[in-house]
Amino acid sequence: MNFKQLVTQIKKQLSLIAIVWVLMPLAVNAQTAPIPVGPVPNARQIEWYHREIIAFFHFGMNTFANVNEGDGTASPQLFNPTALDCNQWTSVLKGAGITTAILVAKHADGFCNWPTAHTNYSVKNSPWKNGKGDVVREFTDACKASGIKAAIYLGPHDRHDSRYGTPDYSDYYAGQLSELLRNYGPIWEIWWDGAGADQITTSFYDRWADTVRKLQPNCVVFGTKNSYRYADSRWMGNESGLSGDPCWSTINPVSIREEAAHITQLNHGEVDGSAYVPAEVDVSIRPSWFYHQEEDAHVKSVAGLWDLYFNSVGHNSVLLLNFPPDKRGLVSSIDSVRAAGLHNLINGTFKKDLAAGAVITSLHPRGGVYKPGNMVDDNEKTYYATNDNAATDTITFNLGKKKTFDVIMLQEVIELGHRTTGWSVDYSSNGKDWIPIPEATSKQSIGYKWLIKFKPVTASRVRLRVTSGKACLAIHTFGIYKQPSLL
Ligand code: IPT
Repeated sequence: MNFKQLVTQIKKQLSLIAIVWVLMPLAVNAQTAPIPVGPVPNARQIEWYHREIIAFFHFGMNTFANVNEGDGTASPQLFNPTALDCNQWTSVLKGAGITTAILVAKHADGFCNWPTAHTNYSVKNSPWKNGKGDVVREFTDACKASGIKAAIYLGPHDRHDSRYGTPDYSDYYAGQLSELLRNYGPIWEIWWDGAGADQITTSFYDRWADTVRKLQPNCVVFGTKNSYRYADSRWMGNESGLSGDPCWSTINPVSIREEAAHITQLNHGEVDGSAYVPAEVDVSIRPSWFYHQEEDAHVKSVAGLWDLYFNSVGHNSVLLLNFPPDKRGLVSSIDSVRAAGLHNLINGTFKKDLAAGAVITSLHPRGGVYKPGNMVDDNEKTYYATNDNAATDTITFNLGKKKTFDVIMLQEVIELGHRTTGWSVDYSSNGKDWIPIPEATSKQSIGYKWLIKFKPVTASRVRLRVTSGKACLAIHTFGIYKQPSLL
């Protein structure tokens, strides 16, 4: 090697060192993402969580027979809505900010709301539109026109059809599923009610799930009892809208299958459950699932719906809220006003995170892009994480000035599994003396969303203490809010 070659060689080495010198800090800063822990959601479940509220429409023979559980003997002659207008239903949902809706196509009385080829017990033998009507068509068309995702309840239990429980019933139901999933565009969810359906064994569901997956691969499955293997979402154990505290998205499949013995597990989930099957909270805005005029005076109040929202969406679950159309085929204006009231409260409360702009300090930041500020940046994609060795943390939000709030929101990164298992929030006005918020003390699960409301407090600092966890934290949102007056 001559002198010139030596110089070139040294220059090369130097520039290599320079490159490493420049890139090194960047590499250190570009921290890797936390590794998922335990079961995690599939793509359908992630989409399902983001819906937050789904509407349920119980409308069928029971509406006209004025019962909730018809025995399957009511004459098709009874079915005759005078002013059915599914666009009115979807306008109610627009006013309520609800973007997904499930129609009962066939309840346990067996009457079919669409002109199915597989039974005569349907709208085609009713006087409505001279037997030419199709509620499923009108519903799915109205949903399409208003950008609402349409979904179907097809009751596994059937009190009318003599094939019920036999292998022929498997064909019957599969044929109906095919009609519904082939002919009405995208069907977002299929609802497999466990009520009365104990004779429907796992082999029925094996076949029907196959039909669903072939015809509508993205369709969410609400499953209970023997459909447990296919459940994307689970029943949460009551019809009163009360999801457990804690409420884990994880559960052991046996708890879904053997429902009667596991109501508590359905309600709370199981922290170390082997499957990811979050809770869908089915509840009616009225006492009954179907419309009865005498219940007009008992529609849930806006305050009642606000509580319901906190006990479902605010308990890491999705709210499935039933609006039963009346004999005209319209949703009552009482129900629609109440639902719009809930929407206004949700919008009014969450429009502004009072922790936005806070100076945030934490004990165990991961560094890199996982900044504490991500918890208050209103960005779907960013989140705060601790370093891999820290499953606990204390995160202090210095609000800069005194602020009054009465609602807290927490969100984890669900794609990374349930991580936090213990947390509390307290507040301070001097940064030394911390006052606990009793409603937000010794909490356990977070998941997609956890909400807490309490009497207003005024503070210049708020602190989130994660006291136990399965792995390093991955917190998407920390928010404090002031709800507007209920009046
Ligand atoms: C209950 C079923 O047992 C359960 O599997 C689920 O389908 C649920 O209904 C839906 O609300 S039965 C009901 C009378 C509590």
